Amino acid sequence: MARHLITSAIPYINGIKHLGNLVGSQLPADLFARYQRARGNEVLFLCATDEHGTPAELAAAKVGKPVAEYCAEMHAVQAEIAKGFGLSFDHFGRSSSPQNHTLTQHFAGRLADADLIREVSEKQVYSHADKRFLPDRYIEGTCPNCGYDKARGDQCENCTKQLDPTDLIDPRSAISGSTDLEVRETKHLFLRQSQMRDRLNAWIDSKGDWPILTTSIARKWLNDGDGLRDRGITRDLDWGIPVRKGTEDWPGMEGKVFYVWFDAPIEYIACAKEWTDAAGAPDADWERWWRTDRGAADVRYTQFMGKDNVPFHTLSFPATIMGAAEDWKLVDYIKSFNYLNYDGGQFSTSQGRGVFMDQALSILPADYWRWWLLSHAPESADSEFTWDNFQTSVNKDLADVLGNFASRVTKFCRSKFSEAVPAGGSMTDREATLINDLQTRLTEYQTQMDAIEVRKAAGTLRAIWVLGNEYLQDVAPWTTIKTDPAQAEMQTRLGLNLIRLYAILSSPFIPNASAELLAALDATQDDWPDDIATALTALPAGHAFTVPEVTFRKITDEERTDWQARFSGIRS
Ligand code: B3M
Ligand code: ZN
Repeated sequence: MARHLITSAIPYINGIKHLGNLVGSQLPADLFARYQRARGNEVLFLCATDEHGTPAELAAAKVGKPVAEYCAEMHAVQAEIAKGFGLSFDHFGRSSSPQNHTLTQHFAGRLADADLIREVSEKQVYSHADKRFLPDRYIEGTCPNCGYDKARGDQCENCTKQLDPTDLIDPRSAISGSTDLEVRETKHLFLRQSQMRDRLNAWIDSKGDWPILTTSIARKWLNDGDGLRDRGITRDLDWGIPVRKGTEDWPGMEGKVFYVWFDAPIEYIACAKEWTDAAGAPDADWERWWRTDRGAADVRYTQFMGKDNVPFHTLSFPATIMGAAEDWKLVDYIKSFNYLNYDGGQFSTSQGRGVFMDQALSILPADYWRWWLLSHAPESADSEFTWDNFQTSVNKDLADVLGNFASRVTKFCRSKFSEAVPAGGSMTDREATLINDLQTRLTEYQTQMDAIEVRKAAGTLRAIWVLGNEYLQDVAPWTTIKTDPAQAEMQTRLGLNLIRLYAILSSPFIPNASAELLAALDATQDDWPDDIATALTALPAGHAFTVPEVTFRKITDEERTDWQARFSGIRS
């Protein structure tokens, strides 16, 4: 039995994620986790909310809540929506957990001991009105280059010139609008990533099997020179993990916290400890997933993320892990995704453009979305959600092909025989051909799922459903029954067994529909098939079943137009 550690990029706490976020990390991670479990492997699937940083503080301030309270509430909201989408995390943690505090401080201490951290004095803008240092992008003013009056301290959106906050004319706080600003000297810790260039290069070189999207981004930053420059890992904020050297104070760092991108990936590890702590289990139980000296050497670790997160996972986080020199597990495979666009533009959280996870679930069950998103995952290029395409795929693949097959076979059996698997007849060459074709497709499907080729696997699964439909159309038990009732029984028996097979093979994509089908068939044996011929005899003659409720319904033209209009604007 193989062991798979699987993590999804951890979503920011401020706000509900849109479908583009979902398909770029959590959903494909869930697909892979469900598949590996179905294959009988041991899986630990972790995700969490990413709770630190200025955006979390500002979002809390906007709703007038203490940031800790805001994060606790939003964590519960995100956990509930994740459940609604069938995301089967073994634990959905929080980067603000005490476990992550301890572990992040531990890593900082190890890196300091290895001389991989240096202290840097910097000049930073302090706002008296806001009583805080302002991150560059929270300072606004007039661009010295083009005169645009809403340029940010890091960049002018109008002319794209990269700026320093001190370049701005008439600078003001983007939070309060105050111009009562002062440049102050402050000290920060920098991770000496540049020291790790050779090790990181060799490590990336050894990953010949990674998706090109992942390695091309990693190499770009590695070789660009700028990508591996030493990075500040501390901030002057209230909310975050206090800067400590392991369990000791860090002189000069009082009142400062770690930068959100330093502690967020460490949460992948801390989350595993949250998981065992919650169960009252010993540390050995999570360490066997994360420590190569304590049982994790045979674990295969796969990470899922959108392409914008790749540099942090191929450079910064590995630098942290390698620098700590403690037998922590490094990632084995990074699956990254391009962007999903929305109806002629981009999904945008800040602008509220697109369909958000809660809205999606309010109009259709999770499996409809899961199927469309996964079968259109933006793997080799960006892809686009349109309501037309969504309606077409759902109606064709789910309603016409899979749903219709299940309902036709079960209803035919009920009306012509009974609600039990019929006993008569014996297989012919036509059934042998079907079994042969299914066996070939199954191998293909498994190869693609093992390789996390999401779109291809969805295509093969659809082809497997189509084989059943073609068979049914060909042998037409509703005609056979007139001349050879025993053969019609055999064809129907095979059809019922095909539904069971489809439910099992489809469960990583559409877990709820699969469970409904298995329940209707009263199929208690749901092991992943090995030999198709054997799998198609699992429901024996006489086995009682019920006709499933409509598994997938069609999306009407009216609904499509209605939704398109409803989700064309900006979410308030
Ligand atoms: N929260 C960014 C994102 O949600 C960030 C990922 C952290 S992964 C450690 O896209
Ligand atoms: Zn400008």
